[in-house]
Amino acid sequence: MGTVLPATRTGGLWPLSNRFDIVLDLDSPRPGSPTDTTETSVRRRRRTTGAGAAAVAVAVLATALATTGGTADAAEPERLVVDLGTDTGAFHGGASGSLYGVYGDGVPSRNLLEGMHVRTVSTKAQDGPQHPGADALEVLPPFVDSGGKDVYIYMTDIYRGFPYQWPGADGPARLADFKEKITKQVRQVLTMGEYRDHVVYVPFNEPEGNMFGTGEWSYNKVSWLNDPQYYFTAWKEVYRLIKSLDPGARIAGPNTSVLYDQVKGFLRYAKANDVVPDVMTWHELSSPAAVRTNVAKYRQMEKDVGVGPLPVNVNEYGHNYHLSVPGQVVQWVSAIEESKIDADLAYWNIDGNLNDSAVEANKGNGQWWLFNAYGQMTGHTVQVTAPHPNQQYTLQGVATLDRGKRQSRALFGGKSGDADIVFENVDPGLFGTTVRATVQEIPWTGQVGDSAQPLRLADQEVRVGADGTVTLPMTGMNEMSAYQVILSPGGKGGKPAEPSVSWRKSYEAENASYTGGGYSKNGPEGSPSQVGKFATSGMYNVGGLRSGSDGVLAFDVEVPQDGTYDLSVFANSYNLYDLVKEQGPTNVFLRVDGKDPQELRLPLGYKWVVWGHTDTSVRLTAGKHRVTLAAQDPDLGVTKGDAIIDKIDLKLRDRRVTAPAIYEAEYATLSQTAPRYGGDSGAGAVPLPEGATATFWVYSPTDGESTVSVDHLGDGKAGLALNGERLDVPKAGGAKAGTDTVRLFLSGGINKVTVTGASGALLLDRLRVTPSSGTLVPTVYQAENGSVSGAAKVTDAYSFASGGKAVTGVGNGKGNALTLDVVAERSGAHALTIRYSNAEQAPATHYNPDPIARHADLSVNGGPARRVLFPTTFHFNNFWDLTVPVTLKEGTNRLTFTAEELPDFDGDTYNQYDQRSPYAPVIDRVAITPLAHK
Ligand SMILES: [Ca+2]
Ligand SMILES: [Ca+2]
Ligand SMILES: [Ca+2]
Repeated sequence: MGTVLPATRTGGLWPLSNRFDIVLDLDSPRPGSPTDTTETSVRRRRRTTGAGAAAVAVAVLATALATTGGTADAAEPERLVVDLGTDTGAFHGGASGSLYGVYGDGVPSRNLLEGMHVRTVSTKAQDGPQHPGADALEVLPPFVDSGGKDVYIYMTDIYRGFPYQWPGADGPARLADFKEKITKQVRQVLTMGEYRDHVVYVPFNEPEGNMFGTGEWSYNKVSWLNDPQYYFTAWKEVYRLIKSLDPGARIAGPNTSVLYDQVKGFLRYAKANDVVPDVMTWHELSSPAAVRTNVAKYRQMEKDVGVGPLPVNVNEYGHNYHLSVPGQVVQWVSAIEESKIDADLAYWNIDGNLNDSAVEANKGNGQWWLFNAYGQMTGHTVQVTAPHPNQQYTLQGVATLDRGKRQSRALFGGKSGDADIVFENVDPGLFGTTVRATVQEIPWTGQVGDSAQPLRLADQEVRVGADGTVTLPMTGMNEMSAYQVILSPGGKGGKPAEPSVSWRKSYEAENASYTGGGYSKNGPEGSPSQVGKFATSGMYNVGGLRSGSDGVLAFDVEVPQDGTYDLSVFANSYNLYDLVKEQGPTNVFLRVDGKDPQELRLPLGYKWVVWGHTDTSVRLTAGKHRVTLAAQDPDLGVTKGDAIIDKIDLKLRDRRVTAPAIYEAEYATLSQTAPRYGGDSGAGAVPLPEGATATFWVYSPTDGESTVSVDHLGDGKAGLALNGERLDVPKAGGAKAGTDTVRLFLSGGINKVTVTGASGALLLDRLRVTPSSGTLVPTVYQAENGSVSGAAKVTDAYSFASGGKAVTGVGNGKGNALTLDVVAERSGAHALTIRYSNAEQAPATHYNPDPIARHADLSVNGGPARRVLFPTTFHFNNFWDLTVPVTLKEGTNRLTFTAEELPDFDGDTYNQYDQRSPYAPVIDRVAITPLAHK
């Protein structure tokens, strides 16, 4: 939201240079309907080898190229040149902003916020009726506590509808109403203590499209772009009003949907009347190229007018085709970082998921990991020359050099196939004559598909060429992936680590054969000319597997060796589609060569063509096999629902893949220390004197036990913390090199592990993490075996609830409660894992679906209740796990779940649009697990 509708956007307001063919997917394609299966549209070069195909051979050679920028032979690969000798300014990190990406404390989790390094978030005025959640003053504390810088309050979003439905008989009456509401908003901000320093007021949003446009809900049907007097006066009055109430206020504007030429007039007026915004804002839904061009254009306007330079926040960027796709978003990130501005990912879908970065409450997709890597860049950016500078849908990148850390990082992507990544002017004083290069891939995992940590493609020692260059030939790149190279001093480090990937291949559903009824080949989906549609592998997908169908989708695969293979089915069902509403997740049946049937439940999405993945494993012998997905199985049953399939990924699960994940300390986020190069593993190790920290973002596929090995080189001791809580385990380290092993309960998705120096200066080498079992054993309690009171009741309405039963009706007052008695073997910190479902949704006024995060007020042993938010699971029969830490006493502990609707900020009034739920989610079961054991 926060965007004029596409009809307006293409309706003549756009300058020609910004005109872009936007096709918004308002009418979701129905998989059952016949679709155009011809491929007459402009079809872009697709990757030729499947998703990074077999052996992503990233051969790394120390090649000293004779020239840079000479006439390249046509057969030579493209080159992305990172010039470490040309400093382009301090790393800014502004691209990781979000419009409406935070619902409230816990949705997404603080881990996701902090680990994504979200710098700015734009969100609705407290208690505004635009969308559920995302209330500015509820977002502010968890956001700032998670390292966020600024919360931009969309003051207009105190109104319903888009355009904003501000009441009043005429323009002046409407503005008077708005001023009243602004006054109330500022007074509320003033109660927020030091958090108020992190507030930026945005009094108008896309004023040309609504309040000061020409429509029904405009001030006087006069567009300010033609006659600015009404808007400019309103700006001046509102600006002065805010500053009179809060003299320290920062105010942002004009927040137009594009950088109009008329913005120059706005600046002139603002300067003349002493109402210049503290932050300049506009939207770039166009292209990364437009970001660079328009920031430059704006800087020239400033010079012409004689203001600034002001901080800039492009507080809406990207389209559905780009979002969630690391290879696309890295192109935007490169342009935004180069422009040294802040920018917020656009909000086209649901709120609270960091603009299609967050999965469930605490998992990240590929886009999340891209921002995790971006946010860990430090030092200064250096000049990157792309093979096609400032041209979208080509290889683009961003790079840094941290001289104190003696490390360079480059993030790049956007192209399939081969390219050379060339580092020039590699300073021998910093790096020596040999560098250690670690190359990682951050793949696309769908909008709602969880992603593990980046894949390690290569880890190599490379001689620096006589001319100071290091060339890394990348082969078999996937245009949907982003890639990272980390360069450190080499020559003295440990043995290079093996890649963490083995043989892998993707098979597009649109290339698979189909028998039976109901087939449709759907697409083209998102593409450069259809950026409003969702990204899809190969641009097409297949429908047909649904209730009543006899369809079989057959993939002919060929694998190199006998073994276990991980199989990911990229699929989607629209949660509100009639056939899907009946059961929730659509079930389909997998067989290999007609044998070994498995039932798979496919992921749900908030719209059609929103991809997740369902993962399983299969045993395959070397050679050819037929993998089938069917809507019927003679042994297992029939499909209920309706799903579309994008592709399957097949990956050999060998020693490389099952080895513990490696998190090198020298690549971690460091405070009060710097790496020391040379060591047992990777490029080096990190000394941790007292108080110094190394922070790792550690992945776990599920909520459960992992074995964390702390490899160190001695010289001190350090304490461990998990997700900000100090762990009750002995300190790691000692006088001599060694490994300390601790079992930790990790939350599914992202975990923050902090190692803090305690005594001496422990030389921390790395963490190794692998899922394990048997030490931290969960005790499971079915909710239906607890005691319920009032309207809370046990239900068997949800077939996918464990034990076939769950508890519903908790909430709408403390009298309707669920109570569970759980037993802890010892006192201390435990993980409470709640299996729940929630599909409450509020009526929406425009294209954003408005799912509601329900909450539970959880009390342990009668203590004060803690409010836990539960994001939508898209269907009440779709259950997810959510873990919260609790402190238990030895023996029996009583957990009480209640819920009641929270009033507005004033404590008296309530939301009038059913946007705050009085209910807890459906609770299936809980599990209690000790948090740590050493
Ligand atoms: Ca496909
Ligand atoms: Ca190391
Ligand atoms: Ca149950």
